[in-house]
Amino acid sequence: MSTFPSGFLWGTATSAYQIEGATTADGRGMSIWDTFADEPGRVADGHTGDPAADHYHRMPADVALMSELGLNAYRFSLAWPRVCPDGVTVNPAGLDFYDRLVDELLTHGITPSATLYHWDLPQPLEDRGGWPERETAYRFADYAGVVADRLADRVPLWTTVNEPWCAAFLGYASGVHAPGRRDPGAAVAAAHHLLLGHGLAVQAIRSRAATRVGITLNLFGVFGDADAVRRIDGLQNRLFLDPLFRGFYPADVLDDLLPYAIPVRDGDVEIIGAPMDLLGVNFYRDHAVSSAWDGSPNLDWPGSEHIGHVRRGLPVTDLGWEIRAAGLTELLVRLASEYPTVPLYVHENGACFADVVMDGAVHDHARLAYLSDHVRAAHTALAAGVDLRGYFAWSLLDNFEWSEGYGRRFGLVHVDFETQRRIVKASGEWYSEVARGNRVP
Ligand code: IFM
Repeated sequence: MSTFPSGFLWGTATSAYQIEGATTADGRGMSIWDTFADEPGRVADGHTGDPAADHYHRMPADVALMSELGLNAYRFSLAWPRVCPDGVTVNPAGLDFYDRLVDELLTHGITPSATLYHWDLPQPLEDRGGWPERETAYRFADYAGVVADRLADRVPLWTTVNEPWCAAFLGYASGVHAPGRRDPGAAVAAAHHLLLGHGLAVQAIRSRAATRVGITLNLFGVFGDADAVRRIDGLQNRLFLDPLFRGFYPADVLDDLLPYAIPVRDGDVEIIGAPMDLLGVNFYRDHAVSSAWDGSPNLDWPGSEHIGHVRRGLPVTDLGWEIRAAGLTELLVRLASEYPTVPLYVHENGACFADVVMDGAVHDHARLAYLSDHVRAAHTALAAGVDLRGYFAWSLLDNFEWSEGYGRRFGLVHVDFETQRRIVKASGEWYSEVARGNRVP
């Protein structure tokens, strides 16, 4: 029996575009994901993020469900185009939704953890160049200030940007995510401006409230031949960790990125590297890489020519992602030993498997086993001395899995997207027991 420290947060994580739906309600503006998903061929099943799980209209019931499950925390994101439809001008009705959500959570004794950017850039800002433009970082900080003015008195935990690697490289290099651009130089600039936006948003939030703020990165263990490991670890992990925690971009990564240069200006690394209160870690899998690299940068999908092998004998999820829970322990231990100590939170961890509803129940044993192994792996990291403060399963609800559409399910709660009926899966019941007992049975 593994018991967790008292006060440990047990939550689920979601993101606005993936669950809210209601994309035209109450003055919400267009995001890059509305535009992208509307284009034929961008999303596997041809759907958009509306209605998703219709959470915008069902929020009180969804919060009540979290409470019934005994969860004591919830990580959600705000839709920037709901709060500022043109990216700049405040829409009070949009902000009101998150105000109500926060109050609803607090009423149920659930700690809110707010993420400001989970990939839904207002379309008007993309029309002005998007994240490759420096200006977007400043508009993001303004938006952070608007949200903090309204919510920072009640939200104790803040994430500026979720998974900047995806926003930059999937959005602007491989183009498999919105805005669907295929321009490696733009992706490198976007990565820097997402980090700059993070740093400026930290300042904006801190100037308004004494609250805890950080960033959430998708990080990977990387295995294979030494140079491939160095390069892929550089592009996926150190490109973000080093400026955030060491105050510089790693020299070998700058070399690997050539001919594309990071558009750093004087003072940027100080803004990006200012101390944070927490780091959110999103972990799903490791990367197995090979050394068949010819030395030329391939930013179409950074390192794609090296990635994709599943190590022999390892099981995979329905997305083909290998499953090895020890990877989570190793990652957390690495972060705690190689980077300055800030409290860590597992901000996302979960598994995609097809579900079958049988007699009103979903027996998702593969997902349950994945979660059980990873929660134990998180405990092993704690036992090794890692300052881990919480675990957020991805995700509360089945949702819009970006370019995969609705067919790929990660939820602890099954959603019938036609009727919007919710069914707590076996994994959700199991997680509820863990959260209530603060231990893994
Ligand atoms: O659904 C996504 C989420 O939006 C970001 N992290 C990975 C999840 C699963 O792909």
